[in-house]
Amino acid sequence: MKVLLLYPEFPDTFWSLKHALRFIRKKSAYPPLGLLTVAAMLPAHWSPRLIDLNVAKLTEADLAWADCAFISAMAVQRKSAQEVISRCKEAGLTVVAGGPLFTAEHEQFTGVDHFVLNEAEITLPRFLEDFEKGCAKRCYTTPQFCDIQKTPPPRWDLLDLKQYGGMGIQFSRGCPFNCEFCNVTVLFGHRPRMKSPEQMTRELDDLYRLGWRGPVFFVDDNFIGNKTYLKTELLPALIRWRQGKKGMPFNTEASINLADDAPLMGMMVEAGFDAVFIGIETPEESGLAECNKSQNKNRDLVEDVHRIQRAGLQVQGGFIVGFDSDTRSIFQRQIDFIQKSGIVTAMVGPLQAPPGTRLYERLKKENRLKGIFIGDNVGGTTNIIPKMGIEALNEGYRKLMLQIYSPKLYYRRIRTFLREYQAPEIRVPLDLQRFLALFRSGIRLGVLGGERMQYWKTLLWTFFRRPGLLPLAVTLAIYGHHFQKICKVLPS
Ligand code: B12
Repeated sequence: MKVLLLYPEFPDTFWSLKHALRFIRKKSAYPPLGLLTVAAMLPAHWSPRLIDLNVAKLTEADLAWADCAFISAMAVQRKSAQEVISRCKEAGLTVVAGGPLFTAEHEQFTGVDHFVLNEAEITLPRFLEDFEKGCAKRCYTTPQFCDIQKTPPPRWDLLDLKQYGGMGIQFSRGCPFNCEFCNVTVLFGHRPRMKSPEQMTRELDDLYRLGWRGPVFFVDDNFIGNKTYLKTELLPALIRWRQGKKGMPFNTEASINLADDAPLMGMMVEAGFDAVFIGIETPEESGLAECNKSQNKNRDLVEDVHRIQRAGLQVQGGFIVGFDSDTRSIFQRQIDFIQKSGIVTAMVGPLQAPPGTRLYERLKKENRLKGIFIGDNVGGTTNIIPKMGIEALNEGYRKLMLQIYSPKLYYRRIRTFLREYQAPEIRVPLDLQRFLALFRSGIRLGVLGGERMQYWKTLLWTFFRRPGLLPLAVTLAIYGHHFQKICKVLPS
């Protein structure tokens, strides 16, 4: 059986990082880990070929080669996913779809022969058995969650590694918290399920052996969901693994209570983590109470962020505006918070209700859903009717984004962050493209760019105050260039 594993194209979004990746001549931020994992579960006599449409074209020759197509997607890839499905159908392929978009909204899609939803570890074997017998059903689902200690290592060998800015690797699934707007617990449950340290070091070894030295993103919903296991099992193994290795800095996602645990942060840094994404959401206690983000309540969030930065972890943050309790003052409150905390990469979005979440169900009952869930939470659109009124939300949101990504505020944030940050030792070896990116940024941002004054001011400041952080300052400047481009196309 010849199978195409297809990953639809991302539009130009905040997280596509397309305008930044050009500086290092990469085409996409991360590969599709779900499909690489599914590939590892296919029968040995099947021949899989991966085509990530973000780095390569799907040609007629590819379609003619294949017997069937396996498609994975997030909501943000919806348009490209539908196009890919239609092309495969026209070429006479059997189309199989799975992953977060289809698990949440499969009934929206035409042209798919078989939906294999939820975790493939459970549903794929059932589908494969029926398929080989010629009696496959239209839809496979399960309310259960799998044992990820049995998940096979992803098929990295199917990738052209050079095309990507980073690699993803997964340690755990699930999150102990219960935020109203988040669909992670619906998709992956409350109880964090962890891989063994041996599984993790085996996956890292595979990547290292293939020559990967760039960043590795632990794509966990909450990396610190089980702190005891981390401290006693995983992190000691990662610290040992790292000895004698070059590059491969790690980053991940965690909850804010990471700030309470200095030994844990210390171990993470020693293991090679240098950045962490945290859902801050809002500095307003009323908004946090409303969305049940209890872990963020009654804290000095700015001080928490600084503590994490001082431990050696860059903090990237997620923020939301448009909670029912938000008034028009929220936009300025968010700007002030983001500036004070020195969160350079601040993902701010209007509140959205992903299908399957408790928020979606509540707003459906209140008749406050409108349009489809686009899935790009920094695109300036929403599928909810906010209490403050959609015009006020849109206008406030747009102004907020234009402000925080204006060169003046953005570069000021870089300096605030670099002042706090205690950089860990691990460095990505400076390959030719990263070296050239320094020059490209000098010309694109320092000569041609509207931000040139701020660019040189910040580089000079870093050179004199934190010279070791100069490459990081340039990297953040390049990210800023991407974010400014995204802000320019926000709907007005
Ligand atoms: C890593 C990640 C990213 C990365 C890169 C992803 C990439 N290149 O593929 C980055 C940071 C770029 C990213 C960005 C975004 N992400 Co994201 N991301 C994740 C995260 C944390 C992990 C995904 C992953 O690799 N998992 C590991 C693999 C092994 O699991 P998996 O993909 O789910 O695959 C399993 C099953 O789903 C299934 N499966 C998957 N595909 C297929 C296909 C077939 C045929 C079959 C049979 C089975 C199958 O089998 C696999 C094994 O069980 C998830 C949360 C999560 N826990 O999954 C969110 C998640 C996928 N992201 C989400 C969102 C919303 C976004 C953003 C829109 C957020 C934003 N702020 O704008 C952006 C959009 C991307 C863009 N470019 O615009 C949502 C998607 C919701 C939805 N319904 O679509 C998720 C679920 C998080 C959430 N809380 O809602 N993301």
